[in-house]
Amino acid sequence: MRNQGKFLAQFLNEKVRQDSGLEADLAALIGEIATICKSLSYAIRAGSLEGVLGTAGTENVQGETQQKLDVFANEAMLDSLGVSEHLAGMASEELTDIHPVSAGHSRGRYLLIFDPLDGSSNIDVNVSVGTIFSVLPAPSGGGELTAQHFLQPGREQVCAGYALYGPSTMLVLTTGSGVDAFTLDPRVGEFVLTHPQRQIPADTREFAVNMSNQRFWEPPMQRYIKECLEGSTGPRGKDFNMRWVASMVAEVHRVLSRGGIFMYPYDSREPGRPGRLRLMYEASPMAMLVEQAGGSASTGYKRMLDVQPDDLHQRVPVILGSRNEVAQVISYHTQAAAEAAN
Ligand code: AFP
Repeated sequence: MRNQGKFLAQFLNEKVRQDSGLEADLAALIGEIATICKSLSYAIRAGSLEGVLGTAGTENVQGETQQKLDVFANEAMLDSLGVSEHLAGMASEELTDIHPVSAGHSRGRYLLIFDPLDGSSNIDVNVSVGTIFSVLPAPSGGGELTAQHFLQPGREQVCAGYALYGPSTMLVLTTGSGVDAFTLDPRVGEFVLTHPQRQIPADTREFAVNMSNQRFWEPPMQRYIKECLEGSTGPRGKDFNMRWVASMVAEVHRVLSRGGIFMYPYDSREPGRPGRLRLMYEASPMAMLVEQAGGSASTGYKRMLDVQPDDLHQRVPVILGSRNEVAQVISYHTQAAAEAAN
């Protein structure tokens, strides 16, 4: 029996009708994004059968080897959303520069920034991957659209979300009034509201970090993880569990589902590179989702949503999840900074 939840379109229409509700333009854009995510879900599920697995033999702007599905997903999003009357332009992990949208009409009201396929190194081993998207207000009036128009702090986002291509395909979304999760019902090809108003527990015993980088971390991170590993015999007085999927969408979904703390901290492997994850299309949209669900997101030294981008592909250290655990990590960074200043 189909879950009695609302279809995405019904949910969005209700929010548009509410007082000071969702802008109709934005609701329509969200519907367009959901449609392309459904299409990607079907392609990803077919995997080898569709010949879309394996590497494309090319590199993206990050210097990372592209998987065939990275290229496929990026082109599918550009093609389908490149004619949206709601967009002025797009930016993607897979594109060096911005992609203006001029579908023969007046400029759309929004900018879309996305990671078309996050976790793509997991594709060939059939582990969950996802699409992350962020929507910012476009500049009003005429004039050429430039990358500078995209460089807005995360607090300016009007929508953030992701599609998770896992055992089930889910769309998780916020427009600033909480976080709602939808499950794709393949029998009807529609997203159905199954997890309204997600809330992240304030405390957790579960941390997610790539431990192989430990020797490269700064002292506050070394201290935090050491105390987690000491468990009930150490200063935290409780045991912890660890997870690492190497797919940010899956990690954040777990945090939104049962709490936890996810970290990709600064490491000294490449001193000029302040972290692995990208601000505009990974950290900022995930930070909006996490904050809207009662959690918090930080670089360790600054609220993620207040970071002012200076480049489309800028990287940042990421610490996000259960607010009391994130506060613990931030306190160690603050103490270390104060000691360094003395
Ligand atoms: P890929 O898209 O290249 O697989 O990177 C995924 C990711 O950006 C993020 O989703 C993961 O949390 C993180 O990288 C995993 O990084 P490590 O491979 O260094 O653990």
